[in-house]
Amino acid sequence: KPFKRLLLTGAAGGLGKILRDRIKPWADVVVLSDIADMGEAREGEEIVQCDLADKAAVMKLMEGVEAVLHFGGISTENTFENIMQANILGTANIYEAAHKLGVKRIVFASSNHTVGFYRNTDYIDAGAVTRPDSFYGVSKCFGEQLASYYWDRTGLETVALRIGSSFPEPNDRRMMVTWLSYDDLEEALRRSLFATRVGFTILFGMSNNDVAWWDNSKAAHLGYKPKDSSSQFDAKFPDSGDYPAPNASVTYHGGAFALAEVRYKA
Ligand code: NAI
Ligand code: 15L
Repeated sequence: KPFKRLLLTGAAGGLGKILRDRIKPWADVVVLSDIADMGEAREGEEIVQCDLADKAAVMKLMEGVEAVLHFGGISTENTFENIMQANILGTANIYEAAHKLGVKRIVFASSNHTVGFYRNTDYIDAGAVTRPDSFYGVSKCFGEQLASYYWDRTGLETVALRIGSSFPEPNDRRMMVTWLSYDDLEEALRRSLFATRVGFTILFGMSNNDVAWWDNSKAAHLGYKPKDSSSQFDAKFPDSGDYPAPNASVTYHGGAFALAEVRYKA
């Protein structure tokens, strides 16, 4: 197998549960980590329950690991204090440990919420300036910048996968654009881990949907070619004949995250 030890953080989460079996062919031992319970270790797995904000625990977690799929953290909007611990400090701990221990490559689960305030009439690529729509989105921008810094400073490589909406099916009209099937997620990770050279690359995580807001041409060296399309779910969202109201969540790439009523109230 390509890796001796491959680490997945966020293993108890929605995507972590999906990836747990899918990444097994890539490593002799898959190290699964989360702050939450992950059940029993199965064959070829090791389970380490810890808080990413705990620097010493993260250093121990990463011993002997060759590559990391960093999916752990808070995955929607929250207080800045909570986001700061899990996503900002947590990601900083992962990168510093990776550098110290000689980890070669990290795939960072970034998000479309780094660019959530672009509008549905904007078609952007990885060169577009970020426009985060939440503290959550800001924390993902931080993770990307940190990854860029470690690449330039130390040669630690990252693919920042700006995931759109990775769920079994699109749940609303916006997700017809942002949907990333689980098979295409797996393919994006495979390409990100095994491309010869990635440096610091931003890849938008979307399937081959009919409508797109994001252009992946700056990540062409990864060779990611999504196979699924949200068009198979067209019947779920029939045209009503009405234009959506200007404030509808389809207005922004980040959907409801960009709407005032979703803004976190302390
Ligand atoms: P999730 O919320 O189901 O999973 C995240 C996991 O991280 C949880 O199991 C949680 O216990 C763990 N976690 C939170 N704080 C932690 C801490 N301090 N230390 C250790 N573990 C901690 O989210 P999901 O949907 O599985 O997403 C996984 C990753 O992908 C997240 O980083 C999320 O931001 C990102 N992402 C997901 C998208 C999607 O469509 N599902 C879209 C864009 C990004
Ligand atoms: C994300 O970043 C979230 O983690 C996920 O729960 C969804 O809200 C997704 O983006 C989305 O924008 O659909």
